[in-house]
Amino acid sequence: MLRRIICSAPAAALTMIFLAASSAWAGMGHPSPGQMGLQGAASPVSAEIHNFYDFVNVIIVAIAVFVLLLMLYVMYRFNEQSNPNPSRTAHNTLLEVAWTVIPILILVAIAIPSFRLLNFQYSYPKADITIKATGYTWYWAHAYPDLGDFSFETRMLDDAAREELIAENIPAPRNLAVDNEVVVPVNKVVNVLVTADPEGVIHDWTIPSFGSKVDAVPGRVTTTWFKPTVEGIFYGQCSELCGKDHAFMPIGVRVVSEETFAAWSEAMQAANTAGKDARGEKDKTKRREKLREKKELIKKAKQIIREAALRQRGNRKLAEVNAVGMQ
Ligand SMILES: [Cu+2]
Repeated sequence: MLRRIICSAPAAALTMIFLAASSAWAGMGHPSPGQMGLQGAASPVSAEIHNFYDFVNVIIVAIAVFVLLLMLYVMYRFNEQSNPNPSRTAHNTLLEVAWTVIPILILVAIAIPSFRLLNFQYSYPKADITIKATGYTWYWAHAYPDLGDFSFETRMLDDAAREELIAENIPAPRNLAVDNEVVVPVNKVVNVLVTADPEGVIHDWTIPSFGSKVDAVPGRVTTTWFKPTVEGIFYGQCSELCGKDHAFMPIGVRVVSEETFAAWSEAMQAANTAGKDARGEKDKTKRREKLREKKELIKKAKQIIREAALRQRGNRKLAEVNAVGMQ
């Protein structure tokens, strides 16, 4: 019996390692049913987080297996029957030095890559694009300060709106799909300035697949960055308990090709300009015309993203296979 337990320990360890490594098969940009481990990596920081996670998991499993085997051995070898006359030894200098020094070395081995990763997360490479995210009670607003400061609100879609998208063959997961996605170009460094409504509460802007997570604090600006390496939609949820609708303020980041991004941002900027013109316009007819123009441009921008979403649906599986291969 005892032998069988001892033999099954390595099998249990292998299972644990397999479960830890299964993060590689997890969905990218969203949680998947039955998922173990982290969401798929789609940025350099996230890929490093995965490496670190796997490395620490191996150490954890090795220590757990070692302690388990040691305990089983002690129970078997030094029980009353097999060892009727116990030794009276109370100290062993070599052993005591070893069990102090070895854990220190293990902690140092974990600390070095940990600090390296932390440093990488806060390295802030030169940004190609800056986005400002503001947390409100209970939705997000996103602005593009470098591109004429156009902005929009991001709110969770209700079931009826989701059904419409699903009917068009566009995936819209429950509690994650949003009306206005943040759009960014692939393989560009995106800097996100994060803050919250000065009269509101603390939120947290997070996209797990990018390894981006930072508090949105009223009256302060915090920053995170990511460089998306895969096209597609990446979801996150407010990660600071902020109140009644905390669970219903998701974020959706759509990563598209550079051309799609240029077309989308051009339409959004033109819509912004038309909106500003309308505000300054005294003539009612002209104002109405400007507002109609703005509406048309926003519709055009939405259509660009809708088409990109349909294209990405087909690419999705391929992208996930490639990303797993990259790890
Ligand atoms: Cu929140």
